[in-house]
Amino acid sequence: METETQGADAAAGVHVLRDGCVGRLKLDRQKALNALDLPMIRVLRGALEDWRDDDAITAVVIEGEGRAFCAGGDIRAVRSHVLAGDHAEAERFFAEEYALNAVIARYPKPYVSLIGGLCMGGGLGISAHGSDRVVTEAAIMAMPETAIGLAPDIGATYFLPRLPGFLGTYMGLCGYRLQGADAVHAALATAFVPAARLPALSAALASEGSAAVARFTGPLPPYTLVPDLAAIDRCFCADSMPEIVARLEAEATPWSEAVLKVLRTMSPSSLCWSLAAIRSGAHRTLEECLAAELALVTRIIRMPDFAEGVRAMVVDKDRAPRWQPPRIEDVDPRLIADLLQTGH
Ligand code: QUE
Repeated sequence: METETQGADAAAGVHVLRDGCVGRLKLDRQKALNALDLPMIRVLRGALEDWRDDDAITAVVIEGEGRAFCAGGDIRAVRSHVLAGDHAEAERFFAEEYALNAVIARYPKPYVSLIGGLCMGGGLGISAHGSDRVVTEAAIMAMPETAIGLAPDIGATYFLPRLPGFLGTYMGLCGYRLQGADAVHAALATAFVPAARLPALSAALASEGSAAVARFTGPLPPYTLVPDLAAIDRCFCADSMPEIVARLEAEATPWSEAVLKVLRTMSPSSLCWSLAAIRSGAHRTLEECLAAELALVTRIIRMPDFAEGVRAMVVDKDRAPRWQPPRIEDVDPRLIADLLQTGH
């Protein structure tokens, strides 16, 4: 039987329940596609701390109510703080979000994410670091931060460079949306369960714990990215944005033309600092990555492209951001190097 442990938590956009041998976390802020705000982050952290040493809880299950798992962080609120000049509040959001990501990564019990829909940015932060990432054919995983002038964060500078080849660089720069089965092939997800069986798996977890996952997996559909993987590696192994663009232009295929078109819509500055951040993460621990991401994001929110990107993509939704500078070639490499400096 499910029991909601604290009535106030539903108001915070997360249901916290004890259900059989599992602790269940249900994201429920559906009008915002379950995007994480600070109250939700605090409730999730509190529940994980409570269950860590609770012998009756053998695993944690997290899922999203409605069609989305979690569309990201509440970047709209962060922009409001920035526009109001309250950078400290904006930084508090990211600091607490990343602290939660680290708690999940080091959690001593199985942490099972059931992903049957959109999972972007902050949604990956609360799933990708856990032990079990179950996806359906309706799941979409993406890191689209270059579209809003931000950078891959939530520990993505740790996991993106560890995906096969340069797929992580491709995802982090282009915001490529990985479909459920492809996410398993790329090892971002750990199990494929057909959407029709997800509710039954969710119920079975309460009695069987995380061992239930194996009983519900379906045949893994083929990896749709196979035809593009060689070109992804050829183009996205380069260490500067102008070089990546030059390699895509040299490919001159329908795929490379489409990728160039996408890259031209992204913040040029964000592409440059995001590439540098992903490269740096390859040599760091997760905790070092999260600290470097927080230092970078603290600087990025003061740059014009962040407020403008969130305005264009999330607030006004005109999808017509005016980036500064507007072209990749005009981004000053010294400015990027300064932004990536880890302070003393
Ligand atoms: C790129 C992004 C995000 C985005 C759109 C992009 C992102 C994010 C959201 C989002 C979605 C729904 C909400 C909300 C935020 O949209 O990171 O508050 O209700 O969180 O093109 O990186």
